[in-house]
Amino acid sequence: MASSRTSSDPGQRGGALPWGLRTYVMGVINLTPDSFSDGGRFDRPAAALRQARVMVRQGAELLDLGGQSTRPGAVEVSAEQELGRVLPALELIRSACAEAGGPLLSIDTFRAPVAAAALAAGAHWINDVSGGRRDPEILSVVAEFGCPYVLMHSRGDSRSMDGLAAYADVVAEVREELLRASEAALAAGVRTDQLIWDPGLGFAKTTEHNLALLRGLADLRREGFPLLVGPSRKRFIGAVLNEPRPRARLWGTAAVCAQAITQGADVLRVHDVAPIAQTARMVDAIVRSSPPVPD
Ligand code: PMM
Repeated sequence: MASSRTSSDPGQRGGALPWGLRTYVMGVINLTPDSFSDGGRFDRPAAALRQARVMVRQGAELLDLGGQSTRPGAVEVSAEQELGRVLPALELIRSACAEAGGPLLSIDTFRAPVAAAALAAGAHWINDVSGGRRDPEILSVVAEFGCPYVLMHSRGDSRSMDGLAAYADVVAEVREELLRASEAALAAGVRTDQLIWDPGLGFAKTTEHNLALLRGLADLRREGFPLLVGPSRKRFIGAVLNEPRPRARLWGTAAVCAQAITQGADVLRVHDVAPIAQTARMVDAIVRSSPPVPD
């Protein structure tokens, strides 16, 4: 499978990526029947593997596998059900894409037992939309495995988050809450260099909060942690564009991704890998002078 990483890259040794050289694209593979934008399309391992191959060919360095929908109002499944969705797809993709340059595999979970089983089965990253709030044991699991950990800002859970979108200064409060969550992670034994921050676009935020956070991303980046952003097809883009169809929000997603790179984003979590990988390469060429452009 095509990838820009080589076997001597740190990515081959435990999932770390060299930050700052380029923007990485994380392709979303929802293994749930009820995701707001692609529910039910990849909930069988063979379909997930096909999608994984397509996304890697299109330029994804990372794939994010999720077995629990986090959209507002989503029903929570048990850890066993979540693992039943995640493990078969993870194992299939891991063995089929194991060659040098295969994608890094991230697991979108807030549950410690799911994270532990997935890491034992070869996952490289844990992506926790609760930043360690929902199941603090996940921090010890991440410390033990020493893997990269996406610590996302959110409040409440999928049922309560919309009612918790109240901030006097959203950028300052998200930064404070991420700092507090990072301190808890470090206290549990996680190393600073394992942490990747995510402002949690759409999680306990109104459209105006999401836009303010995007304007303030550089402030968050100044705290020193690599930044991941996940704007893909989200409601706030639909609100700005008056576009109710999630899959028709690609241009809005690309606009957000381009702006986020200029503000210091390091990883873009998206559904539409090919156009966003192109967007990222183009913006990288301008703002990072990367890769060197031949005449
Ligand atoms: N958004 C969703 C799920 N997981 N993880 C991170 N780190 N950041 C996000 O913004 C994020 C996430 C919800 O979107 P989806 O249902 O399309 O996956």
